[in-house]
Amino acid sequence: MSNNEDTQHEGGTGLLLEEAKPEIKEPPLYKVMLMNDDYTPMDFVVHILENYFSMDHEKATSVMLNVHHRGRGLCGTFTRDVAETKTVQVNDYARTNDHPLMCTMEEA
Ligand code: TYC
Repeated sequence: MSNNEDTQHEGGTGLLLEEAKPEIKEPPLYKVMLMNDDYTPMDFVVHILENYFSMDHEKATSVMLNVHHRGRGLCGTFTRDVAETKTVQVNDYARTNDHPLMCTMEEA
C-alpha cells in the first residue's frame, strides 16, 4: 500500500487530507519526598511509608532511617495528580497528629 493510500484520503473533494498522527506522550512524573525534622517520631514516619506508599515494614524502616541520616528521601514517583494527593494527605495526617513532618513533590 502506498503512503498515499495509507494516510491520505481524497474523500471526493479533490483535496488530499492527511490524518493527524496520534501523538502519545508519557505524562511527566513527580517525586514525592519526605524531609527530616527533629520531632516527628520514627514510628510515625514508618507508619506513613507503609500506609501511603505501600512499603513493607523493612523497606519503610530503611527509607525512614535514610531520611533521618541524610535529611530527605524519596517515597515514590507518580503522575502529578497522584503525587499531589499523596503529598496533601501525608501533610494533613501529620498535622492532625501534631507532628511537623513535611512531604513535598518535585518534577522527576
Ligand atoms: N529525625 C526524627 C527523629 O529523630 C525521625 C524522622 C525521620 C523524622 C524521617 C522525619 O521524615 C522524617 N525522631
